[in-house]
Amino acid sequence: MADRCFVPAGSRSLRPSTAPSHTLHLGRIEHAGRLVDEVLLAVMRAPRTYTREDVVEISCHGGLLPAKLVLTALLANGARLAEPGEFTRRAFVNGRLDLAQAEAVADIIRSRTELALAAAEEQLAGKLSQRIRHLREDLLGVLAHLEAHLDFPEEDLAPDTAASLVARLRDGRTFLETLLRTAPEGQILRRGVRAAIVGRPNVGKSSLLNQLLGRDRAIVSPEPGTTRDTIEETANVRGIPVVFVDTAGLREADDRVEQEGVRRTRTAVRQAELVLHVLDASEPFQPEDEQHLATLADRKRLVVLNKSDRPNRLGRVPEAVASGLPVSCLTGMGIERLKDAIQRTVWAGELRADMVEVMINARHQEALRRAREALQAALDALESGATFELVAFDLRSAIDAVGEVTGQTTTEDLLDRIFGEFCIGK
Ligand SMILES: Nc1nc2c(ncn2[C@@H]2O[C@H](COP(=O)(O)OP(=O)(O)O)[C@@H](O)[C@H]2O)c(=O)[nH]1
Ligand SMILES: [Mg+2]
Repeated sequence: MADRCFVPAGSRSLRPSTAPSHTLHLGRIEHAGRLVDEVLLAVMRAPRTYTREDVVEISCHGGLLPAKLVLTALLANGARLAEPGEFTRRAFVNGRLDLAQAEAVADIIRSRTELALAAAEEQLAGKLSQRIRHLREDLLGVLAHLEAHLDFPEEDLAPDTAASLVARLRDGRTFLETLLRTAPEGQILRRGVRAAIVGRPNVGKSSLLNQLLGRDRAIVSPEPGTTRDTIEETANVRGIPVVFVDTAGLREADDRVEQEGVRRTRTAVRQAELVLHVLDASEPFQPEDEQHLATLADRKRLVVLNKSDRPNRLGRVPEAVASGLPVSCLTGMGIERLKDAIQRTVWAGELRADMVEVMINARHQEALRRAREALQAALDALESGATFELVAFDLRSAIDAVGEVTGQTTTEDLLDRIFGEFCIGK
């Protein structure tokens, strides 16, 4: 296909199909006798390629149209478009990446902060895979012991051997629990957290969104009720992707559009993991504020005292407000401290540094939970003197579940689901 579209520059007419591996060639793509674009064409032969298959990569000029026309030329010469994640799936099927590493490729592409990217790069480098493999091999070792014994049931297991098997299974369980504890933070890094900005009209919610984003995204106006729809934008807060949702404000509205805005505010609050409740500290504390405070009492919440550049006129306030964070969206005062508070609130922070390398995703969590249950069942069976057949059965389920993380045990359905979420061409 490349031979049919690619015309090398210069007199030396080297065809891609005869080019040596890992070489780069200047030339042009032609289609129906016409020049499409000047390109660089890379020839990489199996097995040292992304998919472990022969690969030709064409670099054309940036911009949508050159890429589209080069693609058209290739399609006309017998190529077809790749499915979402097809290249990475081939890399997995051909054994260049395991499943956790393949998922890391998607995480890298989607990452929104440097910390999220760093975690994904560690996963691609195989940090999680290594530990999962060790765990699986340990459990396989215990299983081999038990199975060897199944063949000689007349011999009793030496007491110290039995004790060492129990100890190894317990170590496995402890390690599973350590991995499972990384799941909430793993989720936060991958998906981000949603933080709703709420409060009475005109207290400075839209101003706060703009401050947190570092640019003017929402319209700020002295007129109450300006923000009628919810606006959401992602900001990087100390490495955590936070989706801030600026809301229309909570109040009894007369006008239909504003009523709809208030309804959307309620939905945004329900969906948020964190609520920033903004108060205007230059005004007396109002019954409406008190009511909002009560409504949001059971939520993960930060009280933000805005307009602190002006004299404080809040008056007598409940403890939750007195301990609120003073900020000024006019001068930027207090915004960095607010970011620290957001980080502390959403991030448990108990994570050991080396665990940042192995932050599991929702699929891993589900598989490892099953593994933990099966392992616990195996331990219970072993300690209560059940037959080795029973122990081995539970242990095998645990090993299979652990193997799902790296794809040592897998199904076509699962692969379709994982790679279906990739973008095309990856
Ligand atoms: N002095 C002062 N004015 C502010 C501050 N934050 C917002 N404002 C003003 O308060 C008004 C309402 O702000 P806006 O962000 O639209 O409030 P929203 O209705 O809660 O979204 C605007 O005139 C802002 O300029 C602040 O920290 N200090
Ligand atoms: Mg607003």
